[in-house]
Amino acid sequence: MKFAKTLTAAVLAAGLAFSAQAADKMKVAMVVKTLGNGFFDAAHQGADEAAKQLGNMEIIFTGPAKATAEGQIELINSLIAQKVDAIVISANDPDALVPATKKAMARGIKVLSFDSGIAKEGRLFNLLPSSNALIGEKLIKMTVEAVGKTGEIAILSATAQATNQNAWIEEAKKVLTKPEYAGLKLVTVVYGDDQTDKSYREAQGLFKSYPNLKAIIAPTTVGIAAASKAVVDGNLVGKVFVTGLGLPSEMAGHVKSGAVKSFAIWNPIDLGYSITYAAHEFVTGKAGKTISLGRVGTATPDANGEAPMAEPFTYDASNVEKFAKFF
Ligand code: RAM
Repeated sequence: MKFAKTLTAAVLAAGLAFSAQAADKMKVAMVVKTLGNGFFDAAHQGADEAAKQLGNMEIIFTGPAKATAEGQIELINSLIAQKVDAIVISANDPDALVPATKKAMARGIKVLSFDSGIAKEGRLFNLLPSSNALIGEKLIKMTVEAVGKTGEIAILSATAQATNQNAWIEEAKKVLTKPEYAGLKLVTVVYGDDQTDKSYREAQGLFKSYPNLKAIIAPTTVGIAAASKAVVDGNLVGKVFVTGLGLPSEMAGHVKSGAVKSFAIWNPIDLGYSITYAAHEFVTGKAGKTISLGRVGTATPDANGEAPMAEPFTYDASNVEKFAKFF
């Protein structure tokens, strides 16, 4: 009997120790625009890397099936109920998420955005992948490299409310107003909602509506891959060029086929790592005027509470294969 009692006490004590340890683990939720997107899978990989380095951290990786604000709001509410320590989010809408993330912050949850930001009042910090202006310039520069300075061009974006794509498109449009680009005519902006099939159909719609189209700029990894496939399937290689932001692993074949001359992106693994590291800095009270991003460096938020991570990197036939094994 005495043995049994001691054993029970020991088991109980072990159980308590275990749950105390589990409770101590910092829970960081990464809410992405949508599941099944290779870009966010790479960001997840970076989050896991940061968690491993920092120790005692659990990553909850989640996102809606479709890139909607409603889907993300539902997830945020459930994460509030789970009492996570931090939420890092790539927002499907800058404003629609604010009431939900404000509620989270009122409960002590540190909310940060990355990739696609939440409006200032709805988060503590927004990590931009790069400067919006640099990305806008890059998109036009790559277009000119592919088709020259004259002709019809179109943009195939992600969702109509996406903070990041809208900011980049705005910057690209600013660049197009320069006299040297007067010959480039932006005929339309269409939205594939970061769904492969919808993006593919939108690209086909562009070929039909604009028979003289020379280039599609897709500032989304889902859109650029789908548009490139539509160009290949439609036997339009050499007639319509695709450029934008893509993953080397998904784009190597399209560079080879000739549908794409060059595209750009930053390192999505580093982005996921950096925002997870930043979340840790906020939860532990270490974030100040500068925020450590671990092995990636530091971020110094501007008046809007935002900071860029890195410059976009350009890929073409000379280097795409080399990077395809990473992301
Ligand atoms: C898609 C998403 C993401 C964006 C990349 C470039 O994967 O829309 O938000 O940053 O493209």
